[in-house]
Amino acid sequence: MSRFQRTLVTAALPYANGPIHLGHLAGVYVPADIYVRYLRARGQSVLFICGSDEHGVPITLAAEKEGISPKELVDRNYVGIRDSLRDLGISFDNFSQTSRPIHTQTSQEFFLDLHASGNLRQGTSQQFYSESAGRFLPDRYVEGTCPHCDHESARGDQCERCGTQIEAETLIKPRSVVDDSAVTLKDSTHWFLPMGDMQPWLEQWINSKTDWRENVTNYCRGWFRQGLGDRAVTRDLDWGVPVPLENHEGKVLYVWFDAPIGYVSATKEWANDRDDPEAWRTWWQDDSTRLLHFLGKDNIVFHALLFPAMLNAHSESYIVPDNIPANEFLNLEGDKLSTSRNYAVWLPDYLESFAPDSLRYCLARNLPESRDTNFTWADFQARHNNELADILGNFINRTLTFVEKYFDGRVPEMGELLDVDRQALAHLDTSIGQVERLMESFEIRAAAEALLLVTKEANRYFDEVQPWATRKSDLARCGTSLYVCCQFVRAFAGIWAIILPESMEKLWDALNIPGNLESEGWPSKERRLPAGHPVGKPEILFQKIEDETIAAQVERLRAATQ
Ligand code: B3M
Ligand code: ZN
Repeated sequence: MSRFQRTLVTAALPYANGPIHLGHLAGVYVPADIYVRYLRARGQSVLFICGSDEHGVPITLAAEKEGISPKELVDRNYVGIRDSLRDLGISFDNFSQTSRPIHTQTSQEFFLDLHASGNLRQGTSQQFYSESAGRFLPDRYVEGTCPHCDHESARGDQCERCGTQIEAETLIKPRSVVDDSAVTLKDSTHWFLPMGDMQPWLEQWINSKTDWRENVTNYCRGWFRQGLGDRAVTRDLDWGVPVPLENHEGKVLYVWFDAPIGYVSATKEWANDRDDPEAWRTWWQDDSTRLLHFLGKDNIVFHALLFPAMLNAHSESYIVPDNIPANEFLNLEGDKLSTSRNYAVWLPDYLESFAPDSLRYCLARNLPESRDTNFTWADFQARHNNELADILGNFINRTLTFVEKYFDGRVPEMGELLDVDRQALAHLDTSIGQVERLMESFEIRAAAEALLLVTKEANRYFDEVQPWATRKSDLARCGTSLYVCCQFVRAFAGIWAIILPESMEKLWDALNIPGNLESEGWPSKERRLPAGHPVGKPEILFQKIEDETIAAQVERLRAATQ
């Protein structure tokens, strides 16, 4: 038995500097949502927290480009991100913003707590400074050549090409991204988190994690080999959470210090909204809560090292993550996604032309869990047409049509089960168990594949027992076959719902099953459809996607990069 009574799931906070694209979805939001829906379906207590990351240089840069204030920019983008994720069926319990007062308070409290306990040190560091603009240029305000892979436009915090986290002053040929001018180094006073002191604790903690994905632990071990050093947690910027100390004008908390605290403040906000302001503590300060962070590989260091170090150093007893199922990257038609080149499929654009479930499924089958994967529009079309429509949609439709026409729209009597029926039902139970095991170990991609395989099996059964023939020769036999098929349909509504919530909700309604699909839909031996139960038929769940529609998307992508 696990010691956990509830699970807090976080999804990396998207930067509010632009819309969501397929890379974000495959790396973070789709796997997190499928996992959360799975837990809910199994009747577990779960809270799913996210919000937009609204501080830091990515935001001020985008605002400067548009000539508006950072707050105007983030408020506008927040709405777009929140609504598009909601329309894709990403079922957050709260989606907050890090520019809200509750987040400022929570982050400042965190900083002051670490400050009071001597877990922050003051020091001087050299920061890039622009003489032409008369200001400091932290993080992404500076670009240069990556010292690791020679990429010429590596950002001052991270190289987009090799994914390495960078200290700005190690960039070769640094320049300002504002006006391309050369930059100079100038002394500035900052606060540092002494990660070196925390390394022994972090190492023994990471070493105790035998069930984590290898990419995550390997990444951490790489950092340990290099040796962790002091990390500056303040910046010279005027947009962000102000450093809550005297004489710190012009200084804010580093965005990677405040952003993960956003998970805590979004939980507080959720608790306040429910008029139970202390409820957040159960989710953060009770060690019967299991904390999981879903994120892309470029965020591992912050969630596996920086944030746990902060949580552990806080004087109140915060829990630390039990697992960090981080993903690799998704490529697009064989190339790296690039927001600067507008080489991406943006979620709002996708939703204008297609149903949410098709993308959720296509990405689920292609999750970059252990290596980079590739999205192509041809694969998207094939998965929708040949798998969702021809296999899942077809099985549901042929079963329910048959029941409607020949059994008065009611689940037929079970009758005498032959081996073929018993084997089919046993196969269904085994497959459900297999999906459960895969989900528990975060193998969501394999779980999605297992769902398709059991659906193929259902069709194979239908073909083998030939109800269209037994209808004339042996009606009882025909009824038994359809009874079995109805059990598959019932089970599919529950298990497929974690990936295809919108379509399975329609099916669930048509099946007239009392109760809530989300929390009571997961199938079991006790949850079979009884003989005589009236079932309707949903509209066609998956209409085929035409070649022209796909060609237009491919063309749009090509045109965007011209
Ligand atoms: N905003 C980084 C990103 O989108 C980021 C995640 C914050 S999670 C606390 O890559
Ligand atoms: Zn690089």
